[in-house]
Amino acid sequence: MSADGRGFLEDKLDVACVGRESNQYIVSRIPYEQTTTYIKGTADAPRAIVDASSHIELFDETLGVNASQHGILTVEPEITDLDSITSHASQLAERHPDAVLGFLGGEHSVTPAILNGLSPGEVGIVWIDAHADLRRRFHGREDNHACAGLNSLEFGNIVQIGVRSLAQEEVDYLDTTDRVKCFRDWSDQVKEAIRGLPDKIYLTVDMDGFSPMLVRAVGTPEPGGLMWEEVMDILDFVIGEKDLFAFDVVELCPREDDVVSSYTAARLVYKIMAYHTYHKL
Ligand SMILES: [Mn+2]
Repeated sequence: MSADGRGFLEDKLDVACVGRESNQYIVSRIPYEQTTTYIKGTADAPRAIVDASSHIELFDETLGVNASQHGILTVEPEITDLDSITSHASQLAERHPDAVLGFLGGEHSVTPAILNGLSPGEVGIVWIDAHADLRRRFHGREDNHACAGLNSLEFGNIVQIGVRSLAQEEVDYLDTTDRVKCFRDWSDQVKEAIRGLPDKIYLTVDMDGFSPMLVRAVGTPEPGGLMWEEVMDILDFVIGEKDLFAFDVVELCPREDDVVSSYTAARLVYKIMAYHTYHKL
């Protein structure tokens, strides 16, 4: 339960589904923002996503499942720096080895910090984003959100989808490595790349991976991008073929005049749970 008394989907849930002894899904609010460079405000995303979640239908209309029946617990750890994120993730992984762990950022630098805490062993990372985040340093920092991909590589190989803005340094780096496969569009070629990852999968979704036609409230919007149905197809494929153990949704920059972006992020989070319920439970 969060400090302001709100949990993901909480307004809608049966009391029996909140904070059950064994929750299948645990959602952590990670409002970390230190290095964003353009539009600020992603620290407010966990609250906006949780607020929007109370308007989501519990039953999934395409899959015919109700993921909330398996228990959703929302937690709000005290986050001061990246180390506090790592130790929170590490405690969660120890206490709830069978739960799917979801993390609501916050900027993209939370991803390597979370992976560091989960210490998942051999893992593959599926990365939805407009940017590759493969810079070695950005604005003087190696923990900048623009470096999150490079910093996540120490935990596993990465397949990226939706990337449509690259620095020369990132293109040069991609030419030298086979550990990151970077794609603009969702295609059979991407499926092959994902099949080549280990079975255990961490999914990270930077909300700017979506087309700005769907999601405009992000820190660094970029024309082009993935449509909702494509992302649903990615979830179906990844969760159906692989073993998703944790995920994050990051870089939403909520605005009061744009509930669509916040609601889309909330719907995405619940869809990840719905695909997991459908394929695995
Ligand atoms: Mn990113």
